[in-house]
Amino acid sequence: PEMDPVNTTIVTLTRFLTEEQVKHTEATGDFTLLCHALQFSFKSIAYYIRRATLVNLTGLAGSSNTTGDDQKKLDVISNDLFIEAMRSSGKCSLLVSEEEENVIFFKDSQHARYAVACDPIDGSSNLDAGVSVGTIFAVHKLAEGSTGTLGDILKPGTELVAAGFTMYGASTQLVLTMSGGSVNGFTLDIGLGEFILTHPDMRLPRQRAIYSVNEGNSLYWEDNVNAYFNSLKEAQEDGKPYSARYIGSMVADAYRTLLYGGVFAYPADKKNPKGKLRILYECAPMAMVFENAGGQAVDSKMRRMMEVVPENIHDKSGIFMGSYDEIEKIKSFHK
Ligand code: AHM
Ligand code: MG
Repeated sequence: PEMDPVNTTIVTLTRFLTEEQVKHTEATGDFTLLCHALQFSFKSIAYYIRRATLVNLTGLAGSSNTTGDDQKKLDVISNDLFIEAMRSSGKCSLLVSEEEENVIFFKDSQHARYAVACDPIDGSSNLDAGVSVGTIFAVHKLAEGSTGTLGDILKPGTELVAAGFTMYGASTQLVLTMSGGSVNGFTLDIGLGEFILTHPDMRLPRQRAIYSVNEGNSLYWEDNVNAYFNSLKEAQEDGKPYSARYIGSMVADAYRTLLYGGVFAYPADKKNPKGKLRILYECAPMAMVFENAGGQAVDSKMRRMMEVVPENIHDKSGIFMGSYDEIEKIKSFHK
């Protein structure tokens, strides 16, 4: 039998970034270097997650973060890996992390032009069961002349220069989008140690009968939210109700929604009037990915998620995101 030909023209993330850089004549290469540091942190987090059960990295670290969640050992390690990658890149002026109460200012990175927000491990409750988790990131550019202040990160998603996430699942998937650009998906080839472009120009299906929400919270939902989800359980035009899929890791639920379509929601409710997910490093970057892939993302007041401006770095919001038509349907229940 003939050997499958080896693909010698694969597009690695490095090649992709280099090709993007030459398209932008004003580019200095700083963003490319920042992305190299980002991808290194994803590779190392993926490595430790894969080995967690073997090297005693499961379970709690014995501490809790600013929002009061118990920290897992891997939450702490991933946060440290991410911070160190950003610091050593020299291109990151300041960093907001879910695991850090305050903004971290990298004083030594004097010429850095970027501000980054991240959730090092999203979906940590799934970690010890080996269920998919992820890292979410959002990149802002410092204002002209700024040396890096809080105002450089307390900005709406519309001003993001790049955002995305990495999902640590059966394989490691990186999804990246830049402002005004498309959404591209890369798969980590463990042998090569490289992210390979496997999902160029990702577009969400316009509609799909799948909903993803923690239905255990329905007791606390507002009436219109209950009315909307109940309507999905009735026979639709094709005579069938929607299917429910909820992993409990937003990154994994979002990745499936990107590929298959449907809707993911974490609404604000009577127990959490401001929602659960954080604007800077959970809602806004996901909203950018979904919009650039042809979908929509709104908050619980049906405002465009990308336009919501946080007052504080850990501010939360309700969120509905997914296929264009599915979000239109939610809006119709809020009129
Ligand atoms: P985390 O960042 O502390 O892991 O919390 C965020 C996670 C999301 O990944 C997920 O969508 C949500 O919390 C699940 O919450 P719940 O267990 O209330 O359904
Ligand atoms: Mg999270």
